Amino acid sequence: MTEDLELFDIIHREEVRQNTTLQLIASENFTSRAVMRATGSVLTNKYSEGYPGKRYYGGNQVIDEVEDLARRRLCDLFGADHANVQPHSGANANLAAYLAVLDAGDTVLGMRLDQGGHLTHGSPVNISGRFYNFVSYGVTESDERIDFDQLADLAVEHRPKLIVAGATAYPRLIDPEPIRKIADDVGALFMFDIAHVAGLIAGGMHPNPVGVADIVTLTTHKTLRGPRGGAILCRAELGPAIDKAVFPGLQGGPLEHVIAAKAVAFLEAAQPEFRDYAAAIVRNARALAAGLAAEGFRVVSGGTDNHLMLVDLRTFDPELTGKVAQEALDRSGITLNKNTVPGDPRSPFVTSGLRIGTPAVTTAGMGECEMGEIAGLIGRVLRRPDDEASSAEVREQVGVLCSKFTPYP
Ligand code: DSN
Repeated sequence: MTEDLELFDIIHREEVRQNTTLQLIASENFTSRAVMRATGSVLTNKYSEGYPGKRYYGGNQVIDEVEDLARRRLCDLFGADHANVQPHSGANANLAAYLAVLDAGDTVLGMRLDQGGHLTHGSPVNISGRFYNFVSYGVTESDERIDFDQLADLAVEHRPKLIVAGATAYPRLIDPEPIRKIADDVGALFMFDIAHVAGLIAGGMHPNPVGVADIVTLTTHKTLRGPRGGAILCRAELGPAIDKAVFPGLQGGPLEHVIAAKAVAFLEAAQPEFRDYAAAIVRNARALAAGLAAEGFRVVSGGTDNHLMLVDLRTFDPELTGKVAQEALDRSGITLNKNTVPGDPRSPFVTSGLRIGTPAVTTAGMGECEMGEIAGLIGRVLRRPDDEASSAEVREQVGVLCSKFTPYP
């Protein structure tokens, strides 16, 4: 067979990029080689529509063992009754959960996208916002934390069938208990999307919503450090509806090579060293946020309890947009994403903020000392975002730093 030099050269260049530049996108991580080995295995060859013991095609005896192992490990990790490991992504996990418990047009409460929520929490451009009647809650102006009074008032006013918690750009711990209480007061179901913080929960840093929420959805590739994909946990009685919603409701054949890699990641996350990793992520995020504040940036809500921080650029430089800052940092070897901040007057394509996360650099072995250095480099680039010489110097310093903390040597 012809060797595909063209494609493998491209992959090699991406490996070099990941090894030699700083990865600060809050939703990214570096998986273990074992996770990548499972993802690249012969399991990619097999069709297995259905579930273990109930497949549509033959030859699934071994595949069933893989999926059973993944489901068992995930249930054990979070103390859940039932797990579905087939969702191809977090978005699919959320849509399957909606399909399982909602009818089109039902009312749902979810967090505003521009204040930290997710597209699938009711954005009008997403299927969730088009098929269901989402009503949004947000953060308070004063402390930029979830406005639980507003959430309770909206629940009483709109009597939702489901309340969705969870965020993609929210730097504070979300306690599931008060949301459970609000849901109970109005007879709503409660779903918690832990995509971002799944690894922090598995590592004991944040409260576990399993057993508090009715349904918990997650991605496996963020702080949990597994392959790209999703999963759903729920109470036993919701299991059949969730399974039916994932397949045949939403997806066809599962990606069993990815499910195998999820199983590897769940085992890794159950090890004692993963608790140290989760603690280090948060320690590093706090150090980076403090370093950025010392550089003159305003950190939304005054800090962080998790793996990410939001930086409001407006007080640092009113003219500097998130878009320009992201591009200047990209040229300097620092990868992160522009993000709206609460009350942002700019569009999501421009924004006034940056979202910065520590899961990947923590996996690479960096600590608080390196976080201080990174804050200094970000400040240096953003003081003169158009200055090519300064970008080149920072790029060089980034290279030196990454040579000491290389994810895939
Ligand atoms: N794209 C993910 C994130 O970066 O948070 C959410 O889907």
